[in-house]
Amino acid sequence: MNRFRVPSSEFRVPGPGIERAQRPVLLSDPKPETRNPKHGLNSERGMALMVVLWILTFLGVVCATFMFSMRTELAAAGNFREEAEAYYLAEAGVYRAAAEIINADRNVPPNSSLYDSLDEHWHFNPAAYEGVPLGRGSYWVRVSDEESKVPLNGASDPVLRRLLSNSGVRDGRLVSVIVDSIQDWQDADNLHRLNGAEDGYYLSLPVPYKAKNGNFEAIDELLLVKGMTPEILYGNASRERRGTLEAQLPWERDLQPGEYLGVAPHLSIHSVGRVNVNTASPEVLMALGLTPVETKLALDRRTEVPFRSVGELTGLLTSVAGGARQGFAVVPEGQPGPAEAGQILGSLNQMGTVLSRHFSVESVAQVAGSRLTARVAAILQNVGTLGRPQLSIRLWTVNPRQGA
Ligand SMILES: [Ca+2]
Repeated sequence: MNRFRVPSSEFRVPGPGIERAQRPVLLSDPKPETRNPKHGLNSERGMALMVVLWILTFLGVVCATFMFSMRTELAAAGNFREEAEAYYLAEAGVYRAAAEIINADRNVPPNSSLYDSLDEHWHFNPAAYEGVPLGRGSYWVRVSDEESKVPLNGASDPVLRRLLSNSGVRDGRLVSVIVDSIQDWQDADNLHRLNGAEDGYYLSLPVPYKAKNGNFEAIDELLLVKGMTPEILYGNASRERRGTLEAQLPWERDLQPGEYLGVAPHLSIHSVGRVNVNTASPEVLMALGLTPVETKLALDRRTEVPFRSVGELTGLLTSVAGGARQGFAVVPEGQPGPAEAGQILGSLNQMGTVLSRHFSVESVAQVAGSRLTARVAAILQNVGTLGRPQLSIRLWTVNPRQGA
């Protein structure tokens, strides 16, 4: 048995040493470790470089954040400065208007009757009001008198009815509801008129409130009154359409059903309760009861020579009473139309005036090169005696709602 024994060394399966020698060297194989005396030093330098890079990155981020924050701060400070400048420019515009209002009354020739009209410098004054340069910017001012509007507190039913129906409220019942409710809102009692509303109605609303039983303090307050809607109060015509309609006289407009021009621009809560027939809009003259023919007559006459007294207007109306009294059919059937001549003349004598005591001033200003604008709206009251004007500020609003 031992003879045929093959020496184990001859038939030995190749061991790992041989396999290693025959296998091709792969790129992925780890490099044989070499002993470099400088190896330890390089590793330390690499670490230091990494630390420095991280510190630099951190510092870069801190600097960028700081720069961004500074830029924001600078922009905010610049905006604040421009806003302040624009505000004081707008304020200057209001005081310029105040000076014009005072000068208009102060420079009246002696022994002449006093009146306020639209051709006077307090109202029409492009040199003083349109893009007036001052400091680093300029301002624009618009002045209107509150006596050119219907006094909301104390307005009679017919005046309110005519104003509403001419502004596009065609439904006679809705006109009655709004007018009765306006009067109920103001009167002290809690007894509602035929179409009006008092606490009983307002407390039944989803968001209940009580009738005011006092004077209106803002035109917006009308939105709380039964029947009134934002469309009827402010109008719902588009800007272009509004421009077209406002360029026409009230009786020339073809208001579509459901189209309103808004009554808010023709109502005031600051006036003395009288209407200046020299400055009243055609809408307001018609609300006072003038027919379209009479309104046109009054507008033409005051463009040539302003009325020096209400008597001049009533005299003019009396001279054309008769045929002109019939006017045009501007209000649909069943709507409040012109009243009798005697009633209108009586109402004009009671409500009319040729003087304005309250002025609403709106001033907009902008610093040159800035996109910021500042707006100031003010109500100025002339508390002086005739010929000796003295203004006091009744209301001062900074950046009021547009169109308010
Ligand atoms: Ca009441």
